[in-house]
Amino acid sequence: MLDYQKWFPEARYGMFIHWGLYSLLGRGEWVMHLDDISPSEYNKLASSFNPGHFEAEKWARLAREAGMKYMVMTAKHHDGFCLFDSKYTDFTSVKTASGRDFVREYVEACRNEGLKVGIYFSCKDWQIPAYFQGPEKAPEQWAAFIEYYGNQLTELMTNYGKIDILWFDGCDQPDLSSYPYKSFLWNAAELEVKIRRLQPGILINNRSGMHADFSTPEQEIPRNGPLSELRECCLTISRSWGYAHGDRCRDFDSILNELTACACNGVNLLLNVSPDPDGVIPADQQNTLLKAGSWLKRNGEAFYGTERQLPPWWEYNSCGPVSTKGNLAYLFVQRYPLDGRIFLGKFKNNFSSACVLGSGQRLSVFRDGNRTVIEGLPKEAPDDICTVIRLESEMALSPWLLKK
Ligand code: FHN
Repeated sequence: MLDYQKWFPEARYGMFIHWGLYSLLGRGEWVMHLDDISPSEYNKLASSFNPGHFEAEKWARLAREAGMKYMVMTAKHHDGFCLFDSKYTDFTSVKTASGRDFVREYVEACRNEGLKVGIYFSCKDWQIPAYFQGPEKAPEQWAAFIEYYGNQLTELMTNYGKIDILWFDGCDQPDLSSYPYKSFLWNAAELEVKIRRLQPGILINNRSGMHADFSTPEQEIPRNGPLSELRECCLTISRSWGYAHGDRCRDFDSILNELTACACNGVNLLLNVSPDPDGVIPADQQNTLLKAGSWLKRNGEAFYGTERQLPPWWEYNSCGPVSTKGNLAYLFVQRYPLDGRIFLGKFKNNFSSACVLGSGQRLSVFRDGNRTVIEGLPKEAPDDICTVIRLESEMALSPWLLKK
């Protein structure tokens, strides 16, 4: 892992924000395309996009209190509406009803809360006919499109201070979705040089054909893959990326299980919220984030900066998943033992100590033949959300420490 990448696994957890003109319609971020709304019709929305309760500071404070360490906001989604100031189009929040540069307010709020700044940018742009025609049918128009998109990226990389993550999306073209040379299609090589020169140390995701600093599995948590690869799974906290009427936050236990799985698999989690047209994150999403954040305040040591070392927990214990960090293992006690004893099979190494995270209550840990025994847990689970036990090993933990 290169120095400039080192903060990413330690950060572990970010807030994804899908917000824009489409929020007004309340049917998700693909509404323009799915409802076949013409640009001339759709773009009228810009005259009424004037969020009265948008406060980037509230978003950033919520992210911090949720235990998140970075944010990624849609500066421009597929509909082409820019939440930032651009010389290259009037279809921006600055030049329409609100008159505001939401990206500027967002990056400043992130920094005020000590969060890393991520920008989401869609290559796909439904405002541009050449996007649909493609480079073979409309070479000149495609070249103009690529120049437009490159200019806007330069604006975002130049005018908004230090950007820590560039989150590309939609770098495909209808007729050429299986185009083998995606990077050529989007002029990625030349653009990447410029972006990395403008923003030394920026992390770029794997969706543009540029050299990727991290992969972006979507709506799934990967288990395997090369240990050297940085991975960030993006999940919706509800059922939609963009704001949708009637959408509801998924149940808390699902979110908790996803946080735990990311810790145990050494995967970052980019959890998406969908602010309403007024700029307010739905209350059920806020409450879920804050509840998970309270648990992370007590148990974050088992979550941030963990590695991916061990096989699936159900191959060696009956209580719950295990994350690791050097010679420390963290057992997430999802099935709390009634007799206060936990058994871990297959570990070849010995554990020298055990304690409950949060309370610090010490437990006894010893070997009994092939298994490790943890004793002394109280009748009631110490943590009302999920108790985590920290185990200290005599050596760094690794898959081969488990007997076959
Ligand atoms: O089409 C987009 C979608 O609207 C959303 O932005 C997700 C988030 O990762 N990305 C694309 C679908 O993969």
